[in-house]
Amino acid sequence: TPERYAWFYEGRNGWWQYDERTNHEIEDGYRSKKRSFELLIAGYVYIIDLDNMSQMRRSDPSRRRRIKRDLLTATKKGIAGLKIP
Ligand code: V3L
Repeated sequence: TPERYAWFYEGRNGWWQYDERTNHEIEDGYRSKKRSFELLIAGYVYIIDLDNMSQMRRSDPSRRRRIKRDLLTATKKGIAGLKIP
């Protein structure tokens, strides 16, 4: 069955969908009820905190963004920084 939900991180004025690999890693963590875990995103280690629904760079926690799990069809800016034309 096709996935109906996806993971998003916050941008300046909207939400970006995570790339497919990262989306699967977060969904796996979510389904196994992990509270937080680390992921490599574009060369940096980020902490995904599902208790607080945020991501932050491990080496600089001030780089914090909200995240959400929403319908795949939710309004988004694009995927992982790639704008939807
Ligand atoms: N996936 C891909 N790139 C990311 C992610 C992620 N989960 N998290 C951060 N970056 P920070 P607007 C974003 C990128 O949080 O115009 C968007 O993807 C992040 O990219 O300080 O503000 C856009 O490409 C940023 O370039 O660690 O909505 C860009 O911002 C960089 O890592 C602009 O989006 C530092 O983010």
